[in-house]
Amino acid sequence: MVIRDLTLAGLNKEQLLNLHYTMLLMRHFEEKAAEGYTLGKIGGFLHLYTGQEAVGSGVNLALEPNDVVISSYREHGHALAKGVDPNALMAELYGRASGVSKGRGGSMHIFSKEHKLFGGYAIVAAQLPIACGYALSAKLLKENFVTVVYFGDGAVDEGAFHEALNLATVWQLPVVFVCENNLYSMGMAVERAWAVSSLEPRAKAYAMDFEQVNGMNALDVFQAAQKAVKRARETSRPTLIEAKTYRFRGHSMADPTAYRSKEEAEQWRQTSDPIVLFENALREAGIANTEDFKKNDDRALQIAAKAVEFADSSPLPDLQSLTEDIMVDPTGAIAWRRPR
Ligand SMILES: Cc1ncc(C[n+]2csc(CCOP(=O)(O)OP(=O)(O)O)c2C)c(N)n1
Ligand SMILES: [Mg+2]
Repeated sequence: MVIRDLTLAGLNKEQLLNLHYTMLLMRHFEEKAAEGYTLGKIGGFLHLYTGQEAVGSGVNLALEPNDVVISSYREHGHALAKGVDPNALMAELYGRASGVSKGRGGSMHIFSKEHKLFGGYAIVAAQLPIACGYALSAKLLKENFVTVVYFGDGAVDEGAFHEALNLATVWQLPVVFVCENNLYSMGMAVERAWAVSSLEPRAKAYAMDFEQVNGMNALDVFQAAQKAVKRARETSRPTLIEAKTYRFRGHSMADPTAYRSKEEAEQWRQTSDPIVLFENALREAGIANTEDFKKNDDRALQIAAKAVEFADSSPLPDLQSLTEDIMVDPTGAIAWRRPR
């Protein structure tokens, strides 16, 4: 009997099924978060990652635990891929004391020092120059970590994007810029906002390596990220990746999506769901079957449901803690008084 170890993109069955699970965890987590928002359990804004799962999970598979990830307000998926505990993540969305940021950050400001997931930024493009700072620190301190920064197509139109790309090349920084081009910046279609249809000319303008990938194909994303991460780690050079994707839901839960047709969104869901595409690829390659997929689906759903239970049964932050963690006070010069 010939025993073959089937692989795809150099990944074995276990790794491929882990990738599948990560995407499903993102999907179920976000759907549970949507429910929590609708029930009024989650306040503020809530931007879901549904539809874009192949990007965060594919990129993350190319990373080492010590690598830095920094992102926008659409960062729950990136946090889950980086290993942040779904319970603590959901509790943060619920504003509970057991949240990753003790309930003070909420959906847009997820942060975990332990996992080197350094935000969650609500200001469009703010995370790009900060990523350059992390990458510069790696270079100066001779630490071998790579910094990955995720941002949307809308961030490209901010000055900070251009400043960051320029500095990354001038200083030869080990950073990977991942633009998740989901075709919209709130209600602004990218074709109405960009003078060009690809990010390649922008990369060229800053003498940077560039790759455009199908952001609905987790393996294409993984392979592009693998090359970029290797380039950063071994030669300290930056890369710009443009992942073409689509968000299945509105910009945030408060968005009625009047700027695009229902048919358009339905078409993407029907033909380009990254999880379905990945399952088809694994099935066609004879690597995994419906039973394997169901096991992952059940497990991801259970973890997401447990996260809701955990969040919902966790206490709100204590009023007495209101003035804690507001400022770093290394000298002890600032005397904070607790509210009476
Ligand atoms: C500097 C700044 N300008 C405007 C906003 C308001 N705003 C919030 S999200 C957003 C759209 C950004 O779209 P994109 O970068 O494509 O990311 P996506 O939401 O599609 O993931 C805008 C304009 C903001 N938060 N910060
Ligand atoms: Mg966008």
